[in-house]
Amino acid sequence: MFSRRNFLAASAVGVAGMGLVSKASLASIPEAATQSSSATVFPSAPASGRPYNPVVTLNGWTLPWRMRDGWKEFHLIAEPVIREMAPGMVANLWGYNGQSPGPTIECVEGDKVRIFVTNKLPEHTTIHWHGILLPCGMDGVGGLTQPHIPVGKTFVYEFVMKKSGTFMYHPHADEMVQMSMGMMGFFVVHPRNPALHAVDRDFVFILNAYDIEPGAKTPKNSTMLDFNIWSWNSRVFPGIDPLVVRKGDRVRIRVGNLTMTNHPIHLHGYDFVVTGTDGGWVPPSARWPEVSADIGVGQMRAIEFVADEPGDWAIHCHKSHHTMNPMGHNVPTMIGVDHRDVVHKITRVVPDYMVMGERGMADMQEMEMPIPDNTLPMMTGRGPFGPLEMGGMFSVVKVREGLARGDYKDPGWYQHPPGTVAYEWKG
Ligand SMILES: [Cu+2]
Repeated sequence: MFSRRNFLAASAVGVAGMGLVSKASLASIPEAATQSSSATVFPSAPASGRPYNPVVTLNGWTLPWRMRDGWKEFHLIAEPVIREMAPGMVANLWGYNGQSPGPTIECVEGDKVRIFVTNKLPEHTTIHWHGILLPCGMDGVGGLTQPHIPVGKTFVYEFVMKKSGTFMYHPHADEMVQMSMGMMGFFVVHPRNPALHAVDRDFVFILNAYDIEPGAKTPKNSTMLDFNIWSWNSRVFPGIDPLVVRKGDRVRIRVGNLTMTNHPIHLHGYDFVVTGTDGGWVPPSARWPEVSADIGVGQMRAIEFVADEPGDWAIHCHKSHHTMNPMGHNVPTMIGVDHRDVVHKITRVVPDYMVMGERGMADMQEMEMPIPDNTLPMMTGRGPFGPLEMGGMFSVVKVREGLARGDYKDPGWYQHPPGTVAYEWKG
């Protein structure tokens, strides 16, 4: 016997069933891989889909995917994370899948990509796919091209990769807060033909910046320009892994800038050419040699060179205050000020007073001045010849003979051939 009650129950089942059928591909969200370590995860060949030469994300990793009905499916989780910026300092950041920056997304020109984004932040978010050509409604600008992703909800982005290149992802929602907290990642689209633009080693890192008071762990979100931590992939020297290269390799380094100022990235020992921007590949006829590439705000530059000269070659931002860790910005210049005579008078009122800076600041690394917990020394790092007096945006390209293909393990310091190191003149 038919009753209104039965009819309602039947139609409810029917509606739910239809919903499941039409959204079959969404019925199961791919597992979200997570990473707790800030070590570089060395690349491995793609497990499925078209072949490509994977990139090395400095102190980072690549997000796994699954293939489903011809779509490459990824799952990003926006969430608070704890990031070790260098041994001795951790920061409370926001990121994706356990780390800031988020994992690198790698795919191939022509791929159909579906990205699930789950919001586990305390506020709404979106993701903008910087530089990628896609339908407007997938562009991720909260309020303009989509509603914001509420706390606890999952949104889906779907697009086809129209061209290869180097792109980035970041929120377009409460941007000043969310980017100052570390929400960003790389998006590398490999050419469909792996022989095109082929290199032997391909590194990626994002320039980012934080304002974290010495002793604190959480960045200030209202800082506009005066950041005090200048990092690569949310790591600072000596916490940034070296870029390990086999002699003779063709090397690409892709650098994106999501800070609020430009960074002239300078490589020692080589000249290079800029082969790509976030707009695409630079035609060979339009390339010119450089030793520094100035990377503007919101830009990416891919540089390439052939590593024919072994050694430990510095790579760093050429703004010297960007190769330092947190410090007071109001340190007066004391060079040439001989204040030894007055020290005994000053120490009567300031017992801890130290004479410093009158011969430069190099002494400070050796003085072991007391600093707050969870704070890095301003100039730090030790090399085979002594203190390096560096911090922030600094690392070393280690070019060595005889490495195996795909071997990225730190080979230690360069052993200079006899007679090739600067020496003291003894008359
Ligand atoms: Cu810089």
